[in-house]
Amino acid sequence: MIKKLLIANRGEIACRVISTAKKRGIKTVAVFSDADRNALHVAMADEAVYIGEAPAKDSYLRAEHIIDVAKTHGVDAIHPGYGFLSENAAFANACEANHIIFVGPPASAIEAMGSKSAAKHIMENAGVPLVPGYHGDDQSTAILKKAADDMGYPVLLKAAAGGGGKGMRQVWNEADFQNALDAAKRESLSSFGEDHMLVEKYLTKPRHVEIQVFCDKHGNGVYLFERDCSVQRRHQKIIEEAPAPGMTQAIRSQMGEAAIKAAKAIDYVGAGTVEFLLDEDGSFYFMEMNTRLQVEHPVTEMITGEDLVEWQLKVAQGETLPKTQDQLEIRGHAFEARIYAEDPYNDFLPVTGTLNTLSPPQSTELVRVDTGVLEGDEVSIYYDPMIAKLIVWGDDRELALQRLGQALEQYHIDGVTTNIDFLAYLTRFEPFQRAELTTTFVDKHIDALMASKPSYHQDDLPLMAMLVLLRNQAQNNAASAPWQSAIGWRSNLRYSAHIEFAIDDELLEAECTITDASAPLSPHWSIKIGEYSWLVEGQLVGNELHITVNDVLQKIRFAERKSEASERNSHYVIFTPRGTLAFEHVLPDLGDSNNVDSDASLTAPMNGTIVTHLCNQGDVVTKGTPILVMEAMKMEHTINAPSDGTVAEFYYQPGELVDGGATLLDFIADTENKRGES
Ligand code: MV4
Repeated sequence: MIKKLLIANRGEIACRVISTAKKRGIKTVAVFSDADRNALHVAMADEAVYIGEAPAKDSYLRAEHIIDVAKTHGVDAIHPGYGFLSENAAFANACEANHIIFVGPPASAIEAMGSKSAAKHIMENAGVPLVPGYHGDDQSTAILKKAADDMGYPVLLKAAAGGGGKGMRQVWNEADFQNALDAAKRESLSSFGEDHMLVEKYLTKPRHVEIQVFCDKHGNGVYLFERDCSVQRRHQKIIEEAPAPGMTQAIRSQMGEAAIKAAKAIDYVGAGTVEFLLDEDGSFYFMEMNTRLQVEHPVTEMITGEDLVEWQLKVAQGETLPKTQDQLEIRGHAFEARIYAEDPYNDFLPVTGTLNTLSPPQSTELVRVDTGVLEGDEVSIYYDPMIAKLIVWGDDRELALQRLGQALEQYHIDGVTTNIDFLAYLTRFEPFQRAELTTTFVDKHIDALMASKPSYHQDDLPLMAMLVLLRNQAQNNAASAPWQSAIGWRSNLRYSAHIEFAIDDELLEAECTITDASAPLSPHWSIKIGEYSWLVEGQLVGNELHITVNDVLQKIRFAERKSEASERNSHYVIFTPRGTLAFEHVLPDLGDSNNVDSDASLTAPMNGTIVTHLCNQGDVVTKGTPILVMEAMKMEHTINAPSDGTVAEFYYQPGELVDGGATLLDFIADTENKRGES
């Protein structure tokens, strides 16, 4: 029996595994890097061992060191979580060689699925359906191109070693083949160190439906039904659900049987996921098998009522599967939304920062929050920017979706930009409500989705004004200098104030007058902004604004953002039912202006490497012309001309490293020239 478990991971998955271990009375050993000394997974474990510096390669990926730690701490099993060492066959072997149970499949199964082309051969032989295509060893361009030409376009080029869409290119016609092949190979080489390619018929409207499988060491295998993970953006899943909408019993059991066949073909043991593309006509094709527990396993847990980590631990210590296929059934519907530190409205780029406010919705039987961070933690550059997973259950899809929207509304985070408001919008987005899911969902609807970028609503205005009034009052009371604040109190009108706010680039002015000062702790105000006016009364209660606007009571959580010491203006964020709204209280002008416009230079969106220049110094280009390609987080990003203009100078050469925020080139916009001339 497993008595002591080391969790070779961090964040929410480490916390998730520790919870189940505790439930079973298993002692837990966490490992941590410099960045995680105060992390939640460390606090939750019985013991915690320092394993190195923040970069994963110096800590969480130090396989031998982690095994040494396991040995010195008397551990009998290691759970690798997902990512890091979870699909590392050498690590699985090393565990076995040291008589430590690896809570995962045999190394041979990991290896078998490690290469896409090898995996396809195995599945083909086992009779698992594959997308028509070429997965041969002869990698000459002529052979690859002939395969594409014979198959007919569109085709999809895939890196054999690939995953996450890296090294993948669609080719729509013969003329584009060579460029696409070069790009796919380049990306594969940089991500995986090799550039073996597959060529497949490109399905234009497939869904990503995956089957959760489980096998024990006694030859038993079951499937725990499917998850639909079609809603993705650049192969980052956004929302997953189970069961897949519109799935018939017939397809479900065919797909389930095919998944078991796939697992048996590689003598699988433990939790695995077989990914399929499901085409419009109900045909489905094996894509790949993930030989680990996946991020989205909770939706399966919610609809089956099973604890998959518990199943993993039982299987790892040689027990038979807790249930047979007949004993498993689907109950209701579950969604998982991944909450990321990222800016959906800036190309979904990851962001870093401090979680100054972190307030999840109340956890219940129906609402589950899997997270590994606490208020005050950093989202650093070192690890995945996922903050939490929000999982909800409902009797049916509609109820579950409504509950997801509600829980997202109650999830309050400030300090880093998150995708929460974007996710909340998705729950209200009709094509999503109608479950029109395909892998192109986000791209197809990108314009409508980007238009959801939250701005303020007129109902937000009195909330903002009142918050500023009350915050100032509180500060002034504390400083015992009533009404002497930097706010724009009119010198001769004691009971009125003029407040300016900035939201994004818009400046708003509020005229606020006390209409009834008889209750001094809670005066009634008339607030006028432009053509709107409201009668308002409110108090600050902890981090909430309790406010009555025209007789309607609301409790609005707020946070005051830390701003630069040199800044005079205060920055606030309020969490309304409509979303998160940041604004600035602009203090009366002291005569200085630092509105210096940026020159049209272009900056690196994040740390990365310059791949290539796409034009020469001195080139005159039009708006949108691709100028250079940089690679960051193993993905290529093209930097385009922001306007018509001239590429005056490149500051970095191909191969050079650049920091996020660094200016990449000197770009002279045409308007500047004109200004110079006039
Ligand atoms: C495909 C496909 C269409 N046709 N293969 C993307 C990740 C990789 N593991 C497989 N992927 C795809 N393979 C053929 N022949 C479309 C995708 C695809 C996709 C698949 C699953 C989830 C999201 C996706 C987003 C874009 C493309």
